[in-house]
Amino acid sequence: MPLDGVISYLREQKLDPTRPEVLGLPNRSQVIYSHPAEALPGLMNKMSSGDFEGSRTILVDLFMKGVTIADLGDQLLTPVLTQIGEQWADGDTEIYEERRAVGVAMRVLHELSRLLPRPQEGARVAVGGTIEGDQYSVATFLVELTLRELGWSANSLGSNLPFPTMLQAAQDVNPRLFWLSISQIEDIDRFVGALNQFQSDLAPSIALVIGGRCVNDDLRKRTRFSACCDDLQQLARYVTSIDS
Ligand code: B12
Repeated sequence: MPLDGVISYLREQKLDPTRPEVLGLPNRSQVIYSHPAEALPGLMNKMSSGDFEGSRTILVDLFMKGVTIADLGDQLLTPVLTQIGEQWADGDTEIYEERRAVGVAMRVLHELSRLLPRPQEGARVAVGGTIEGDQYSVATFLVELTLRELGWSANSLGSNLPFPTMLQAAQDVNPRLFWLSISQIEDIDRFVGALNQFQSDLAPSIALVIGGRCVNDDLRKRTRFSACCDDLQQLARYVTSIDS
């Protein structure tokens, strides 16, 4: 059985591998958390000190206990990075420490990506990314992994993408869903115009899903989309509803 199949089986059955290192999983001797909330202070400590191994152990262990990527993102990575951002704003954290924490998050997400099942033939396709001027990379990767965990063939196109190239991607790939993660808007009026144009240029069969730190009530009222989600759990519920 391929690795992703073994991992899915262990997660579903909630079985502890006796020798996790054989599967390339971290050694779990020091792990004590059963729920994301319990792990928050520990993960904050590991990520803010740039401890990749420690962060990986906490996140992969929870994943193996059946915690979803959506919950790891919404309940752990987002609060930890928000806290690090607040400490940076208060002058208590150096810029390099924030960048290092993002690096740790991305490396662990790559590890989790390896453990997710490969999409089945005929799986629904999704692509997405962040808009031009938006360098943020963690949220769009989390969206990809959330969809992949739900059986989609999802690929983040990355960050800082001009609308014309995203439209080209939509035409080339013809996905069922296109997501935008919006964390940085340079000019709100221009953005609203460009997003509405993008939505009307997309084939009607493509659901446009938006989310991110910059999506507020004003933006929601002025823009057109198929769904707007506050977090990854909402996304999971939305795609489950369009799946059925
Ligand atoms: C890391 C970081 C950066 C990094 C990002 C690097 C990278 N490769 O990703 C970089 C270096 C780009 C950066 C730059 C800046 N940053 Co910054 N940054 C952050 C930080 C600490 C974490 C962001 C993050 O990744 N969070 C984790 C993700 C997963 O959380 P999220 O985006 O909220 O996503 C969740 C939901 O929104 C939702 N979601 C998001 N997208 C989508 C999409 C879909 C489809 C769905 C369904 C859901 C969804 O699901 C996610 C999971 O729950 C935040 C702190 C914070 N509060 O967010 C500051 C923060 C956003 N940054 C801030 C600032 C000030 C800046 C700079 C202006 C600093 C400077 N002086 O240069 C620049 C801006 C430059 C620019 N033009 O973009 C401020 C913004 C303040 C404000 N009022 O706008 C913050 C809030 C820090 C702070 N507390 O002051 N930053």
